[in-house]
Amino acid sequence: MTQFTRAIVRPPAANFADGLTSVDLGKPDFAKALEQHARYCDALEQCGLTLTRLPADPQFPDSTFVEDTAILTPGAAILTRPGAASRAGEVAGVEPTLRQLFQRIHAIATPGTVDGGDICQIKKHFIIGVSERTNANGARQLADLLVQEGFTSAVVDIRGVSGILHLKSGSSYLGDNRVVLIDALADHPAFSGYAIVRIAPEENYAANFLRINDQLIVSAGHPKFESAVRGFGYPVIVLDMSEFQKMDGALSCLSLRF
Ligand code: CIR
Repeated sequence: MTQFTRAIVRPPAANFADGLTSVDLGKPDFAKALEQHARYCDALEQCGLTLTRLPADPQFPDSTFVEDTAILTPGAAILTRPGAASRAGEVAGVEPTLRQLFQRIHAIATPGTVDGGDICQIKKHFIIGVSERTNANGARQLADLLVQEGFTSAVVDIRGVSGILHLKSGSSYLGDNRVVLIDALADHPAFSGYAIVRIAPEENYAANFLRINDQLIVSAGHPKFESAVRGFGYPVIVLDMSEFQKMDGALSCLSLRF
């Protein structure tokens, strides 16, 4: 399992509610979102990570979802080209920090688009989701860059899967060869070599969680999933993510881990 020592985070800006969303869960409460973000940062620190805290950026209401701006490997950062026009400028805001922290910087070039949320790492292998945000050209560029960095990859087309924005809205690597998947992805051949842990449909949002070294961070309100992973013996931190869920965001979206 990849050992992480650091993460980059950015709190939501006051206009967070103006960001993109496809769900109808109401308007997020800004004070509550800030509080949930602070608890999220506490949890990452509790897992042993040193945080680089970027300032809130009201130029981009979705900029708290830093995961979408880069793919990180131990030696290199790959800058993405987010698929939503309103988010394209977010990468420039993260790039100087990544240049300080990484020896090698690569970038997805036009006409490719990639959102970090579409990239699910499983050991030395990456599953790349082609979605409304990540296009086939971006997926190909990313696969080539990952080969240069010593990683393999496979593509999963999620454009026909309803209810998920990104691949990682419906899949995450748990560790120990176990992959957690929503039903719609459970039979995809890209995941055939792993032990599949299926999410109960009413708990689909829980498919996005974080494995940070020996700990799991899961979203509150998903008792079946929580008890399944506790049953596997993982220590679990539970976080309320309600305000981020209203903006189509989940646990992994709020940080870049490396
Ligand atoms: C968006 O639609 O782009 C944001 N409101 C949510 C992005 C979530 N990011 C992620 O899953 N990595």
